[in-house]
Amino acid sequence: MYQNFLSALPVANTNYVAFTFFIGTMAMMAAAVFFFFELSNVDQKWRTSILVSGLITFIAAVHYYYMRGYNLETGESPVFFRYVDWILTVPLMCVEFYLITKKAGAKVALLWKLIFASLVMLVTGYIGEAIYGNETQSWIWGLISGIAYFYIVYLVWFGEVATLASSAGPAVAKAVKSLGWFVLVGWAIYPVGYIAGTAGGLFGVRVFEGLSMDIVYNIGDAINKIGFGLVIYALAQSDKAKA
Ligand SMILES: *C/C=C(C)/C=C/C=C(C)/C=C/C1=C(C)CCCC1(C)C
Repeated sequence: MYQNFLSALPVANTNYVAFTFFIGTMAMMAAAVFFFFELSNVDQKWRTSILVSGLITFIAAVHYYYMRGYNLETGESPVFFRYVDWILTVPLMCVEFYLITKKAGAKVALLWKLIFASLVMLVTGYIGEAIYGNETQSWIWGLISGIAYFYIVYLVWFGEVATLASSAGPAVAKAVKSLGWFVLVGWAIYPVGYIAGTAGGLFGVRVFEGLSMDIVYNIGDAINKIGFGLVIYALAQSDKAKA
């Protein structure tokens, strides 16, 4: 009876990976609808930021839909779609940092620094997974990716983003602190997935071996894409209340 109920579900009943893609699609869709509808409910100056939050979750929803299908049909990890999604959404997260610190004087050069670092992080991660995923040397690509990642962490916590945020008033400073935690802790979920899913492991030592790379990435995306957007939404709301 229970077994029959499970097999009637629109996902293969033991394919937990595809199931998390399904949940991910729904969560990203719901978040995108929420951000788009709330556009009319925030002050003019925050609209672009909320719009970008909506775009990030919308782009992810479409990719999650495709990734679920790909995973169900092939039984494999949708590495290519995953990285297409990230190459679009991570730079948009960099745009968020730029937009909220712009009034404190953020320059476009800062935006390019963040975007460049994120592209280095993602392109080397892709090479490590798609080309060297079954070879021990995948750790080298993970390391280069990790260096670019720490550069972003540095910019947000101690570099230009942090300096600008502290002169942008308490609401922006608080939001950048929260976003900083997402980058430091939330984004650190991804290397765990990479270490679990590639042969190189952590500097060649295999750890996290039982974990499914895709489930780890899907948890990371849900936390980071939706959470990031909600921090910016909270910023827009708190700033409105004071006006
Ligand atoms: C919405 C998608 C997000 C926020 C994706 C973030 C991805 C990362 C921070 C990935 C980082 C990686 C490393 C730091 C080393 C190993 C390779 C990656 C690409 C998984």
